[in-house]
Amino acid sequence: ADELTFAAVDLGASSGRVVVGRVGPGVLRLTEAHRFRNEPVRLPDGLHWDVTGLYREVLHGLSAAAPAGPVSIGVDSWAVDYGLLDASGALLGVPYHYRDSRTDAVAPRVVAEAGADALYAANGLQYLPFNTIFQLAAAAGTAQLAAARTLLLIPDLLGYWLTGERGAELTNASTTGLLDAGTRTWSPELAAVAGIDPALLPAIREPGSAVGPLLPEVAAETGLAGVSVTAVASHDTASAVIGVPASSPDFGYISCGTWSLAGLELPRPVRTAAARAANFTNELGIDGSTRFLRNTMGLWLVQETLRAWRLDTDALRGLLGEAARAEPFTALIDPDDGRFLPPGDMPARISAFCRETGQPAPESRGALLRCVLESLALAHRRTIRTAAALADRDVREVHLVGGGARNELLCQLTADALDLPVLAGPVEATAIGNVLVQARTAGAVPDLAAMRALTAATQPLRRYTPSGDRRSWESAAARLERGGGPVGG
Ligand code: LFR
Repeated sequence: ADELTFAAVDLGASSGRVVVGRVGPGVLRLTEAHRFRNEPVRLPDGLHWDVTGLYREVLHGLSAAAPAGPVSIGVDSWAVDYGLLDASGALLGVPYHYRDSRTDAVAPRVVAEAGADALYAANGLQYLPFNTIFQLAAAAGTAQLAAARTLLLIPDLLGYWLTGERGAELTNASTTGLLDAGTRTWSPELAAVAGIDPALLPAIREPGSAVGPLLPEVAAETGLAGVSVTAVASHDTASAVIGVPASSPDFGYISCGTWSLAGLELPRPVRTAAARAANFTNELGIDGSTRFLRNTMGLWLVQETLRAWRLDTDALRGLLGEAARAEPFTALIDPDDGRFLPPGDMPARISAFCRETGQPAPESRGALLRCVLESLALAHRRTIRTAAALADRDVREVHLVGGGARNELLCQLTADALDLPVLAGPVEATAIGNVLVQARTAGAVPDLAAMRALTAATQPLRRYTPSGDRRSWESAAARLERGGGPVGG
């Protein structure tokens, strides 16, 4: 009776979903109303998101969620990417995909001109060639940028289409490179580095604040009369960190989907020279927290491998069995190597990496998957350990949330590599974080600690304890630090 219902729109790089979440005392129940593929589209000018197609699926999903009676809607998605609006509010062009290569040459130039240290001191952001600040620099001189009056990040763009209200949600704004990590406001100096008029950047909104009621035509189309949109932690990773069922402060997290985002939740940013050298980011979380983490290529390596083999995720099960039986540590790759970023033939790139570093190219599908998963586990180890050292924190357990929590082999290898217990789940941590921020605004849950306790009490979690041979993981880690390299070499 004292349960409230919410609709969470969660767009990932490979699929989107609209989830109905019910929240009450001791209750957190999620059901999927609609799931759809998110397939990028290559046009002559580069790689784009099919953003109107995604919006159509969101509307379908909201219609499917309507009978459950949600009191509000929250939208989250991947970070960094944006649409530009003209003076009338019309979308200018098709938003680019962050894996588009047009920033490859621009990003290093911008960093060289602005100075890597100065940039990091201002925005505290890890260097990724696709950060919004570099995408905008690459757009310099285009008719679209000249006509643009408002920049909206993807969840804010969808929020605008749903409500007619414009704004910039804080957690996602913190991924652009245009936000001052100290003051949490847009920086005119960083806008100048991007070459844009700061007036393009709309007012910041805090997670939990109101976006606005649905436009009448949207309410009519979806059957959601009287329902409003609430700003959630609209960066999917920020929502996922809220969905981490941690009970003690000594936890590390790995949000493992297309990317593996591994790191710590901290009370303030760490912007030391060492943090910059290790390419750690200070993205913002709710309630003044900092997400001190680093991006690793994640399950993208597996997804692109399956795409090259023309297999779907159902086929993965059998292949994971083969990977589990494959010989350990025959070849290791550095998942962060820039060559793995764009779409394309992933198995060929992996084999090339192995050969170039004097390792045998994997001889079977199982062996190749084993190589990828061991390499990811080692990247998880490196990232969590480095985060702890840089922030001077102890990490006693690691939460692995997101789709990767389904991958038993990856979870076990991660526990083995880290020599720490890994608590896997929930798979839908992002949708949970989205729902719970709405629930807090509606008064159904008091604070972040209560959100995490509710998640821990209600969601299926699985504990992995380290079981591997310590010495072989130590030498594998050393090998990867040397850039791959043959066993014993
Ligand atoms: C994960 C994620 C990462 C971000 C990347 C690109 O989905 O949001 O946090 O670095 O996608 O936007």
